[in-house]
Amino acid sequence: MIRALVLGGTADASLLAAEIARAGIEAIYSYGGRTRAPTDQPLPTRIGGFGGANGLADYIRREAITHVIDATHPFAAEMSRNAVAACAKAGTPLIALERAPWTKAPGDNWIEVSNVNTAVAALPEASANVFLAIGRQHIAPFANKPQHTYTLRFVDPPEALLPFAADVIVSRGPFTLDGELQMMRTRGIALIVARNSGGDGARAKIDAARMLGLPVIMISRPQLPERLRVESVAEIMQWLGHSARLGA
Ligand code: 3Y8
Ligand code: NAP
Repeated sequence: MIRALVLGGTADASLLAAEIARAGIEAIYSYGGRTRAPTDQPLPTRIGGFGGANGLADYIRREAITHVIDATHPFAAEMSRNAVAACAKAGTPLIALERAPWTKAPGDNWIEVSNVNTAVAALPEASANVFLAIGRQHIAPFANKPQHTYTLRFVDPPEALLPFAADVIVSRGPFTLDGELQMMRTRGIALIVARNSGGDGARAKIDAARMLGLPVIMISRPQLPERLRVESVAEIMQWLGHSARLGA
């Protein structure tokens, strides 16, 4: 009998939840609690951390979880690392649903960097109009280059003072090409900072940058530990279906 835990928080995780609900597989969907009103899911949902890898291992045992699916965002590195450690400790099967990174297309002008600090270093010294499309949690280092005009995009309105002067767009995506083109033209954006999230929900800004001939400082993904990894919901359902047959 399957009782799956879906570590969610992305568009792909929502698609997976719908398939799992449709198949009638028992599962719990998990959000980290980063946003005020996360999208409703067709599965019983929990919100908030587990208390590290040990907390997650305890949760798995307590809730008699039989399968863990890490469908978190490629930059949710701590959650993914904890899932590997907790599943090893609890002896529970783990699979990751992880979309492929975006790859440069002809006409893309990317400055590839490894983290937020090297992204700040890659900014020009001369003041520019910069769109920081990396959310809320990791913007503090940009205070080191206050000469730029920054546009930020958050899911929820800012609760605290920003670490530097900036204009904040409040929008949870997914975003459209027309919307991104219009925003960048209206605001005179000259440069974009983005994470290589992959997927379709945030790729419009990358396509808009190419069309407008704008450079993108592209932050590459954090290293994650080895674990079984697939890129499609169908492969996850196959993995569950296979186990379901065995466990039936
Ligand atoms: C809480 C769940 C859907 C899912 C929407 C995807 C698409 C839009 C791209 C830009 C980049 C960014 C950010 C982004 C994307 C989708 C998808 C995706 C980037 C929600 C969601 C949660 C979060 C958390 C939030 C982070 C923030 C990151 C905004 C829900 C909407 C910038 C990542 O205020 C905060 O603390 C926000 C935190 C982690 C990164 C950051 O460090 O600020 N996502 N995003 C999840 C949870 O609590 O477990 O609220 O419904 C999900 C989505 N975010 O419904 O179609 O890729 O699946 N999310 C980045 O790429 O850098 C936006 O603006 O162009
Ligand atoms: P993170 O830095 O990897 O995780 C930090 C801690 O937050 C984890 O150790 C865990 O706390 C808790 N946590 C994270 N995701 C959780 C989940 N789905 N369910 C329960 N607890 C969770 O995480 P993050 O990068 O802030 O991402 C948080 C959430 O936003 C995830 O659901 C992710 O899929 C989603 N998201 C993130 C990004 C991004 O750019 N990072 C983009 C889109 C969506 P404990 O240690 O206490 O267990």
